[in-house]
Amino acid sequence: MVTGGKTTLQEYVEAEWQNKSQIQGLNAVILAIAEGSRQVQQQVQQAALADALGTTGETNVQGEIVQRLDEASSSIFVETLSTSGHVAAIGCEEIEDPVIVDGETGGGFIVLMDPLDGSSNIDVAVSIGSIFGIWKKAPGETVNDDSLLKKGNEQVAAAYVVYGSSTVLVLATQDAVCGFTLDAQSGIYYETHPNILIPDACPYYSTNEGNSKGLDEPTKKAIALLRDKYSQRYVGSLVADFHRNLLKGGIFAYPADLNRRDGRLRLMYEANPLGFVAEQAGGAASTGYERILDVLPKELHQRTPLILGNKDVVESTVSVISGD
Ligand code: P6P
Repeated sequence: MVTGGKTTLQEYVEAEWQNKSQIQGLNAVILAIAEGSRQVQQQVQQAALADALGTTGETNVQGEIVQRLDEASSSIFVETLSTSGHVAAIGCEEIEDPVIVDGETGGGFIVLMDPLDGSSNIDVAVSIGSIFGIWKKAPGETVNDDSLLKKGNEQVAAAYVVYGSSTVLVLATQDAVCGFTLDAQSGIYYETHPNILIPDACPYYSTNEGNSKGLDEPTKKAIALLRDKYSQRYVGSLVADFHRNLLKGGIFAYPADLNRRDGRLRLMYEANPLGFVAEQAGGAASTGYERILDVLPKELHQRTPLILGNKDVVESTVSVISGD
């Protein structure tokens, strides 16, 4: 890969946070995520050959059959984050209870993650991803389970990794959203998408049309308006669908339905991080009734409806769903 002159992720985070004392150490957290994603990318690439596909036969806290890669990815990120020296606690879709990082290795950040989202696509070689929300613990706070239940608007950064035709890490800070592409040979992430902003144009809508019969009437009308105006693109892998909409414009909608009155996706480690990325890129994220980042969390694995992407289209869709 010709990488002459491109900024590396390490150079970016060190320059970005060099003089920001209130978030010292955040660069180490991002680099721990990057290192973990390098290892996950290798596992994903080798899974079919290494017979790591298929299931462990176990079920996770969601009662879903656990794919072997889910477990491996969870362990990899817990290891890189908990040894970074700057993480106080980790919440993870695959782990019922928070992982509290004790002793002096504990640090100032709380990371909530979906270590491998879209795992039902692994067996058919479709893009999957990892999602991370990053909060800072309060000064002097003794971290406990409740410490992880902070609103999305308190995040200091968020990131996701899409393992697709290329492996791209997208990092959102208070200042910008940037994308970094992995050179798998060297293991170095290079900046390839500086200052990402969701395009004003909205060519695509992403929703599972198979759920339409279970929608309430206002939501049915909102989805019908999207169907009339935009082309449908739906991978069934949240990170892949969101990444395309972030770069090319679009809206993702997984609203509540009769079978999923609280929605399907997870507030703390899917909707909050991607909502942070979307807003920092000029977009929006809503439950259909409330800004995602304002939702007061009640428990780590709670679900939420999610309308996410191009700001104008999210707002018009929400106005139809909520009847405002
Ligand atoms: P459905 C994958 O399992 C996932 O959690 C998200 O990545 C994706 O957006 C959603 O579920 C797909 O759900 O009901 O359309 O299969």
